Amino acid sequence: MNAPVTGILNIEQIREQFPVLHQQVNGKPLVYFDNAATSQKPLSVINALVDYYKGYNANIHRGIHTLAEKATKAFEDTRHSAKAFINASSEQEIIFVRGVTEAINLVASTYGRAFIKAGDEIIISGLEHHSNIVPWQMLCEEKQAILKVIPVLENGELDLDAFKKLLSSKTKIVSVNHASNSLGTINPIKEIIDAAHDIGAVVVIDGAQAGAHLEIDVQELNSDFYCLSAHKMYGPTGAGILYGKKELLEKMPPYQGGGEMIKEVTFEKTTYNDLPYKFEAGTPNIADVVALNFAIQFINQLGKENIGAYEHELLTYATEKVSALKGVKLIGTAKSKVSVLSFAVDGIHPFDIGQMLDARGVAVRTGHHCTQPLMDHFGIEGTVRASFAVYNTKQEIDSLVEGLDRIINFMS
Ligand code: 7TS
Repeated sequence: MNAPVTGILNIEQIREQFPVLHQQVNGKPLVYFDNAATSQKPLSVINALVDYYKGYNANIHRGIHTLAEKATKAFEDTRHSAKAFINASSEQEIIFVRGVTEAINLVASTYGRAFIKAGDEIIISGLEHHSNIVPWQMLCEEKQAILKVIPVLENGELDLDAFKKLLSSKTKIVSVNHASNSLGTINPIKEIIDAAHDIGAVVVIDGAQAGAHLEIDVQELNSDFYCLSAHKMYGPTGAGILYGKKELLEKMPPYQGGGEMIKEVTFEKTTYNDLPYKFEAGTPNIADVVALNFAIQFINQLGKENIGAYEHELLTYATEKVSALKGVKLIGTAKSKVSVLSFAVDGIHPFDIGQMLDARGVAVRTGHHCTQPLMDHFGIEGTVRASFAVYNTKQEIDSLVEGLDRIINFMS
């Protein structure tokens, strides 16, 4: 495929680093537009996994032999890169988890269990993924706390006036996403964090849809917790980052008990390890954490600003073309969006569109995208979602548009 050189990014060269893109699906060149679910992986990440298992697989932290030391160094190197990636003030604030789902569950079941009491209020938003709803519902049920929801406006932005009215001395936690996976809305999280801090609440940011697209500076944001999944930012599945402010992590009880998270164990009493190890019980996902470093390097080398600018160009192009098609209604038209285009088509079920696009080699996601309350808000069962990454091209968007046009004409 003839991919352009756009701005300072050479998309052709970038595409060469992603072997999975170079295949036919159902007899057509693959067009991968399901990046919000998981992005593809560059060779550097794939090779990091192979190199680890071929060359220095060993358990970390406990060994003094050469392979164990090499594996430990590679694992801790990722912590070092992750700290810089989000500008944390210390590596002790970087906890490796499986992904955003585990990060939020960790906060809810440690900070939440320790500090939430009956009658306290937790605020989430109407834009949240189930993984930023259900852990808080479970906590509220256990503690007789109350879950409040920031309403969503017609264009898919949060109603910030309503949010500020929800805040009170009862609010203890505010947990919202940086960007919505279903609509792409980028939330004004600095404003949300500042308002929540004014009344003494702690803020959790779900950064699943931000990691590959938006600058993240946890110190500037003054975020208390920030969660990332490696697999949505060109990294492997099964690895993620929970950032937490050190003073909060210090006073939280551990998440899981076991090896690595302890200082000393007797049958009478166990003392816990220092941060971050207090929250990393058991053998971690060494290979995937090691490979995450290469994903971070991939993003850093391209530059988030360049990635964001190019993806914005793709989103603008796709928005224009898709919204011009017969019967298409865009769902989510916020002023500020990551590269997610959600839409419905009059009289055609999203699932049918997804299947017919797949027959043309175009991979999109259809359904509720794990945001059922948001779909209910719009009175729909689901959407068709095309989400773009830095290796996508305008020609690929043309394939999507051509496919949609044919499907719409065929079905109507
Ligand atoms: N939060 C948001 C905003 C997400 O988009 C997702 C995954 C999660 C949390 C959960 O992340 P995980 O890595 O722990 O699974 N979103 C999607 C999606 O949009 N389609 O598939 C997964």
